[in-house]
Amino acid sequence: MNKFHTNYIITMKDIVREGDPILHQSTKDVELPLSNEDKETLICMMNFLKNSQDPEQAIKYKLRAGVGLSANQIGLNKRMFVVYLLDEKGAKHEYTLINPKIVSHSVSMIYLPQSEGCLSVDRDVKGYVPRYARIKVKGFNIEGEEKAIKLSGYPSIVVQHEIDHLNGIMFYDRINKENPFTLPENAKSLYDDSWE
Ligand code: LHY
Ligand code: NI
Repeated sequence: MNKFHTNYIITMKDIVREGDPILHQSTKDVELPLSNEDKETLICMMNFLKNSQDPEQAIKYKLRAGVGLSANQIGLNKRMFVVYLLDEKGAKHEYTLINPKIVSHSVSMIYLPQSEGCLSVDRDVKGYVPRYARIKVKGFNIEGEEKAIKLSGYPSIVVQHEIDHLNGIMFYDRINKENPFTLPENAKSLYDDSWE
C-alpha cells in the first residue's frame, strides 16, 4: 500500500524531480475497476492541486502552484493524472483521467508564449512547446466510467503536458534544440485568437 491516503497531504517533497527514471519512461495501464488505493491516491493528487492554488494552504505547506499532476510525478508507475484549472474564460476544468488516450486532434498548433513549466523541473527552461490547439481525449474517470472530452486552448495544453508525462516525455523534449523559439508554421500563440 502506498502512503497517499485520502487525508495525506502531498507536498513538494513528494514530487519526483527530473533525472529520476520514473519520469523518463512510459507508465503502466491502471487496472479497472479502480482499487481503493488508486482512488485515494487520485483524491490526494487532486487535493494537492487545490491546496497549491489556495494562497493560505500554499504558504502553509510551501507549495508551488500547479494545474496538473501525473502519478509518476509522485513516484507511481501508473497511467493516471489530475487537472484542475480555470480556463481563459473563467470556466472550471477538473479532470481525473485514467488510461487516457488522445483519439483525435487538430492540425493547428498553439503554444504558451511564456514557456511551460513543470512541478518536476526546478529550473527555468526557455522555448516554445508546440501543442495541438484542440484534442479529443478518451479515458476513465474515478468511477471507472469511460469518458470522452474535447478540449481547446489552455486546458488542452495542460492535458497534453500530463499525457506526455505518462509517456516519459518532458516538455523540454518538445523544444527545438537548435533554436528554442522555432515553431512549426501552423503554430499560434495561445493568446492570438486566430487559431480558434
Ligand atoms: N504542472 C504544471 C503546472 O505548473 C503544468 C503545466 C502545464 C504548466 C503546461 C504550464 C503549462 O501546473 C506540471 O508540471 N505537471 O506535470
Ligand atoms: Ni509537468
